[in-house]
Amino acid sequence: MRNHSELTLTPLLVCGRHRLPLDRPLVMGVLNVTPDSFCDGGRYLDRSAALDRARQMIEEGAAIVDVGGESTRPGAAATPERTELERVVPLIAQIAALGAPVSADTRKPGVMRAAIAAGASMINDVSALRASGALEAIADASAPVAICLMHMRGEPQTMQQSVSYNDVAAEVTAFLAARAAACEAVGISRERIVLDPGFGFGKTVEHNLDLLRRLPEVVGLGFPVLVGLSRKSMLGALTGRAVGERMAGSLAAALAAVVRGAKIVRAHDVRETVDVLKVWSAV
Ligand code: HH2
Repeated sequence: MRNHSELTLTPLLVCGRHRLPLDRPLVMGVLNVTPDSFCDGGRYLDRSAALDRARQMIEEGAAIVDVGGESTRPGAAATPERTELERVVPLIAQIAALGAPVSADTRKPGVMRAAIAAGASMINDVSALRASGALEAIADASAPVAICLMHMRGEPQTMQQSVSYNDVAAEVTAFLAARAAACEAVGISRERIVLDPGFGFGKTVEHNLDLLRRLPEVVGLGFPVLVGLSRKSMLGALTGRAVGERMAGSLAAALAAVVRGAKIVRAHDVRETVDVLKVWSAV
């Protein structure tokens, strides 16, 4: 039997009860409810401030709101599961009740299960479901949640210490292909899978640039590709700007990625990113 996306010709991402069209690039809005995230840490710890920001991002055109309760910036310490659950689960339920697709940015199977039960439509895992029990948390889910599989070398605490690759783009592409195959092997269908090369996760500026140039190799695996470049330190290295002054660099990086086939852009500056992609899509 042919699936819906083949019948309509518009490629779709199955995202829980949502179907996201992928004929033009989408924006995933970042919402971190942490004290220590590198860009918005501490700003949305208050639940009502977080919910207001989610509402605003949806109004500005975010297709997905990505809620994170643990910083994965280089050097970040791990967050206990109970703390992460308290930060994200009630908020996910409130955002899902607005009718928008919500993603949970987590590496922990227990948080994945609780987030899905609270209404998350997507799980965004920077460790690509490598934690014990993570594949099962998605495969056993009662709803067909989408899963973003990201490449990361090492762990956040140490990932920027002595990174080396023979061929970063080839190694990242092979890793992502293997993780997608592991998902399909436990019954997670292709229409639910998103791949992300993981900019800044165990990579130098040169690695990131090489990966971005060769993004079509990841795109060539046939899954929608998500990129997270927003406000990251490579933009600081290229422009000399502090985190708060990297919006222009972030927009240029988003465009460089969609030109090479990225379908979802993870961004802090939703309104501006949506505008840039609207203009690019119209052309
Ligand atoms: N980057 C961050 C967090 N999650 N998920 C995906 N799929 N891709 C990314 O590039 C990515 C991600 C880091 O950014 P942020 O959430 O703003 O910061 P922190 O990890 O400090 O909370």
